[in-house]
Amino acid sequence: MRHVLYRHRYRLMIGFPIVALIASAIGFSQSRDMLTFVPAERFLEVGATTSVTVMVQSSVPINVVGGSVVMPPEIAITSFSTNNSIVDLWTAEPQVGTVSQVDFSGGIIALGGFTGTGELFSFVIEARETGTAELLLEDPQILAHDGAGTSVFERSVPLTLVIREAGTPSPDLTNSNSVTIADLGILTTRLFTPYDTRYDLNGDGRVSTADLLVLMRHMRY
Ligand SMILES: [Ca+2]
Repeated sequence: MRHVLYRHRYRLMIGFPIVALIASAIGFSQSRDMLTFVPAERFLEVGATTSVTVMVQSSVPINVVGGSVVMPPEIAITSFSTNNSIVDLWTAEPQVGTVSQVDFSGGIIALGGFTGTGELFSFVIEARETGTAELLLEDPQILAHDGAGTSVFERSVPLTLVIREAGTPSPDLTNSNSVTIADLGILTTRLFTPYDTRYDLNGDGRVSTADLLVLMRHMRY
């Protein structure tokens, strides 16, 4: 009995570092050298405004970033900010006036470049039409601070904003920026409690299974 336990312990000791190594390798490959959009809100009503921040994430020192944000017709940009940017020197600074595409490119002149997660720029958008508005990054660039300008870009993640009619409540009941089973659970309990406009997603004056269907249609975003 005793030697069986020892053997088991031995296996655990060998096994753990391998599992940890695999876990960190997976985590690493999912999170390196990318450009992402971070929205303040993803579920908007027509006429509402929200801010979107474009972020870079790098696992090695970088000194050049660039790309084009392709804007869908359902939204309009009202302002830009580069106040919190890690970029020191813009060769193409994002500006209002570019309607459907925003080009940006810039450099980081800090000694040693930039490693980690940082803000490139942010912009305020106004929701103009109902629908799903997808923001894409084209020609994304992340160059290493290695003297050779090696491209280290791996991926970008598009952003889908979901725009609903003005005056209707958001299906994102938990304000988590996604509609999940948690929101469905909250709405289900509201079928049996006194009427509250907050949960009347289709605005028909009652909270019913029709509202559950509206919420479920948003779960894929
Ligand atoms: Ca309803």
